[in-house]
Amino acid sequence: MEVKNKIILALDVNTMESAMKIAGKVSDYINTIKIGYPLALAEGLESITQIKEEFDCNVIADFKVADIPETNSKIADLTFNAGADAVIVHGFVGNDSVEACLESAEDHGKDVFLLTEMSHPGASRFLKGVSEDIAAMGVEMGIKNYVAPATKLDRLEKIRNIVGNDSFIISPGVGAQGGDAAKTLRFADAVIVGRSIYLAEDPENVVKSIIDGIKL
Ligand code: FNU
Repeated sequence: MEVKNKIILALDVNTMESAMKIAGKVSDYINTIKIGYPLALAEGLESITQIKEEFDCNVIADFKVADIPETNSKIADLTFNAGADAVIVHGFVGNDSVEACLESAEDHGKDVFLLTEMSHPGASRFLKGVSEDIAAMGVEMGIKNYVAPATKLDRLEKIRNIVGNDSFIISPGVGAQGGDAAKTLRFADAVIVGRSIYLAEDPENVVKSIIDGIKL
């Protein structure tokens, strides 16, 4: 996926009106938007379709799909049919569940991002212990797109080493969760930024300063 300025906007707002407003303010600098449960549950899968139509951008659906293979297939099909270019899938559920999403992605000509380890402190208790194995499973399955945390650079580096330089890693946790964009991009290909952009008085200015910080 070609991510302009290496920044993915996490659009975790509750109304289409505010989603459109914020995306509009930064659309000169950002071509990839991540839509997760907040907007999709509030406004429906239609939110994916509308954002894509309005901004002609990449849309990553952050549904952290984590069910049995048959249900994962249905979730992935619905997500891709709504227009998403990629869906984020949990790896801890195992290869058959992930494979179901990969098959759906292939049928639709879309992508899967495999979530390895998460950025919040609580993820250390369970996910940290298995995340390297999840990344290794992804490599065995031929997956090229991964999610790994900006808040734990040592973990991000480990996951990069496992998935290799030809894989594409997107990394959440920059800004509000404490991660730094430039440091994260030493190991990741793009950063995911939500609150520091959509809660800012001047989202465009925040995006510009992240871009400047990355260039330093
Ligand atoms: P912000 N997100 C995350 N950590 O934060 N998908 C993960 O490990 C992960 C995610 C998402 O903190 C989170 O749901 F796998 O406001 C939110 O949409 O910048 C975004 O990344 C971070 O938002």
